[in-house]
Amino acid sequence: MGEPATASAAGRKTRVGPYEVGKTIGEGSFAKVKHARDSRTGAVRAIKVLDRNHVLRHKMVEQIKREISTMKLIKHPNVVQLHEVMASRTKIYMVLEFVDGGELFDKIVNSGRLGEDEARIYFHQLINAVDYCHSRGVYHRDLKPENLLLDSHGALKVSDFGLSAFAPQTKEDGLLHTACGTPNYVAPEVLADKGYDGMAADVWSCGIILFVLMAGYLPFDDANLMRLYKLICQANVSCPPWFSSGAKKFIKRILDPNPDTRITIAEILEDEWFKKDYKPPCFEQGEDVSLDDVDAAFNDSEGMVKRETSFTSQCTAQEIMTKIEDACGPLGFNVRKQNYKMKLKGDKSGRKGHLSVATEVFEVAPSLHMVELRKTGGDTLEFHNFYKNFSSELKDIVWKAESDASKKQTK
Ligand code: 3AM
Repeated sequence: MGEPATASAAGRKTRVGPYEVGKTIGEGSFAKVKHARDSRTGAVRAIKVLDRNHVLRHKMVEQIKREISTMKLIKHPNVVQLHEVMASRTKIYMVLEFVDGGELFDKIVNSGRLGEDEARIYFHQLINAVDYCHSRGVYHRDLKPENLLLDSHGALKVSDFGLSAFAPQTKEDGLLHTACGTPNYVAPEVLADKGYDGMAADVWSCGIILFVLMAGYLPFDDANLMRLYKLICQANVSCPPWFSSGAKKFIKRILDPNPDTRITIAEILEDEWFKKDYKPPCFEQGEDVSLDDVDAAFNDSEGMVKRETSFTSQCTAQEIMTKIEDACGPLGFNVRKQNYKMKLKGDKSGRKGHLSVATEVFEVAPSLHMVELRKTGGDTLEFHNFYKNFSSELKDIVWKAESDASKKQTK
């Protein structure tokens, strides 16, 4: 793969492939968004810049790649269009439709809450976008105000569909900390982190958005994260007196803490409050779209000689760590442990000094852990030989090794 980004000389604009990249429009939770112009057509675009190593190393590449591929096929009037994906050695660039009407919520900040008829028009567009992406197997999982943009005609455009896996979500004190700091828009079952259905979780977030549009404030809010979690999980919604009875009933059906009984999109489309002035979306299906760019961006350019690898295991994190420690002694490696990270260092010096390896155990799902191993010093070939011996020591806890997946990616 080439290096499409060229650094600018003084006064000249940076180029990424055929795009002239201009000023930074904003900084989202996991990426910078920059203004760009396609030098072939003059079209104005927005470019989202992501750290490629972070993406390839930390998240489920296959899932992200699949969702991004699907997003390229999606052309919907209420979804920010993804035109092209490019990559350099260190960055992934997502070339997006430029949406120039600002964020929907700025309207509320500037002129206060919306009337029901106006809120309903935006909600129709939001549900159309979400329903369409769900029908293609893409879930948002992180719907919140900053993902709702307006174009110059006032139409709603949802951004970041299929990108939720990029958003850093860390756990401290057993609590999920979402990228925006507070999880006001996140469904209770997502907070409980017990595995959830992306469709029902997106419907919940749409309900919070509708509430905020019409109320001008959040249904569940507390500066203390623990108390906020409780409020969300209890889902005791109290609607302001100016909501009509139809709106109140509708909101309560959406903000049902039980995802199994929560209203579905099919049922939303049949709701009396929702149906007022509803026009089903009309748009063209996309023509032939090439996915070669997505393939190229997500494949590992280091080819056969990789400095990092991973496997998944169904054992507990503690069992995995103990197993790693036990395996290291006979292989001549010292171990230093800190939380779920370990540093392994070879006793003997190799071709490029001592081989050192960093490992980290991540919880992918409650009964599934991913273990990453990264060479931090020494020779890459020695790392491969180490890993061969190491993985045969660990074979009874390895569920799936990365090589199975990477063969598929680089075929
Ligand atoms: O930093 P602010 O909140 O002003 O609206 C988005 C946000 O702006 C904007 O980039 C910032 C970080 O997400 N943004 C995101 N996607 C965009 C797009 N496709 C966009 N602006 C225009 N077109």
